[in-house]
Amino acid sequence: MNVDGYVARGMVGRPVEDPSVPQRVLVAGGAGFIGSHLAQRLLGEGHFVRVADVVPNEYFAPEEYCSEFVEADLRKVEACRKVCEGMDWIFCLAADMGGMGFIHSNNSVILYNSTMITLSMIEGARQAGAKRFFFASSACVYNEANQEDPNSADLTENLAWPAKPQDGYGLEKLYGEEVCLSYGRDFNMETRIARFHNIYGERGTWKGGREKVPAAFCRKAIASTSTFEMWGDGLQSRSFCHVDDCVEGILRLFYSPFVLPINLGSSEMVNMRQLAQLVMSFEGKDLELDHIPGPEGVRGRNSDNTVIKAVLGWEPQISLADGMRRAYNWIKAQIDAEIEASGELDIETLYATSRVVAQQEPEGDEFAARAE
Ligand code: NAD
Ligand code: GKE
Repeated sequence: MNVDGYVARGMVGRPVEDPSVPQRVLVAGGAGFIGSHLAQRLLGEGHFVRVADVVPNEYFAPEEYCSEFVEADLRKVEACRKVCEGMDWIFCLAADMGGMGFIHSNNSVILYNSTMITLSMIEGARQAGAKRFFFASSACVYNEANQEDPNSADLTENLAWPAKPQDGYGLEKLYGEEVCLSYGRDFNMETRIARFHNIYGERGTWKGGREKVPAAFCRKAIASTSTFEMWGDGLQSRSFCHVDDCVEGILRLFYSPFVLPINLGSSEMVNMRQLAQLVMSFEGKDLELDHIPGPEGVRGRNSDNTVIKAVLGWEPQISLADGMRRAYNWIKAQIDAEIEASGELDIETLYATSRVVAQQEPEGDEFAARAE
């Protein structure tokens, strides 16, 4: 990849001159995992933060992480325009989202819901006169042909095109990127796009089937006593980025002049056997691995951070061992609270295995009515 060329082509936007000047900010999908961390950080920095989501945050009362919570179905452009009104900065984190146990079995529902959200949000933001718009893209945009070798899996930004993205989820994100690039070129609204690489941490989804492997492995390490179950042979590789680094990266990119898609992930790649060993080590476990069939996704994936380092002079800083320990402790506290609340809980039966979410349909009018 011609890194210098990509960097030069991307450095054409207007930076935020002084990020400390308070703004009116919308975090769409802000009751979710990454959105709630981002909203809390922006609130702490003195901004007015409106969160719009179809459900409230599971772990916080609104006043703990935002100035205002608006329940809205963001698949509808009118709802999006309404929540964007009066807002200077828009961060779009809303999507129908999950790990391999969700995205592989729910292509249609993701394609419908997330495409509607992405289009409605950017058009609603434009109609409302927002100044800047952030789009949360994904490493799933990358061409699957470049992710077949678990030992050589560094993805540079140019490898998304020609396209063969992973599942409907990746295709929607690639489309969303193109929509943002077009809106940024055609209208007076600055757009920024980050490709997240498997973000994990406290307050993320950790059960139910939508959780990604970092949370699933923490939960299994806590709950398993005889063997440790994993989908596939465990030689598939990934890198994982702690949510605090993700939030830091979003903001640095948002303030910068860089308009092209950029990797936001760690370059510390491990395979799933190594991840399982790390997580088990936190409480001195060394269970035998039980490899079972399951949705595996790509064989190898790592974030190449040459561009982000050149553009922002920064890349994610939190080591996998430190970040995973924090996530592990948080999940353990959730399980302990459940045990205490129920009096008695068979956590091995409940939590030592992962489920695949059955195929769903897009929610219809009832969903919209609930959010009106
Ligand atoms: P999340 O599921 O915790 O958050 C998404 C939020 O969007 C949820 O709170 C959900 O209720 C909301 N939402 C869904 N449909 C909605 C609708 N119709 N109207 C309003 N709100 C709706 O997921 P997350 O991990 O915080 O991800 C945030 C963003 O980052 C998503 O766009 C996701 O695709 C992207 N992303 C995340 C990762 C990751 O590893 N977590 C990786 C790549 C990309
Ligand atoms: N979720 C999960 N749960 N994955 C498991 C489990 C388990 O119990 N056991 C093994 N795995 C394996 C999966 O089979 C896959 O090979 C790997 O761990 C990572 O799974 P993942 O965390 O669910 O998701 P991926 O990294 O494959 O893909 C995710 O990529 C992100 C971007 O980097 C996507 O699902 C999106 O969440 C996201 O865009």
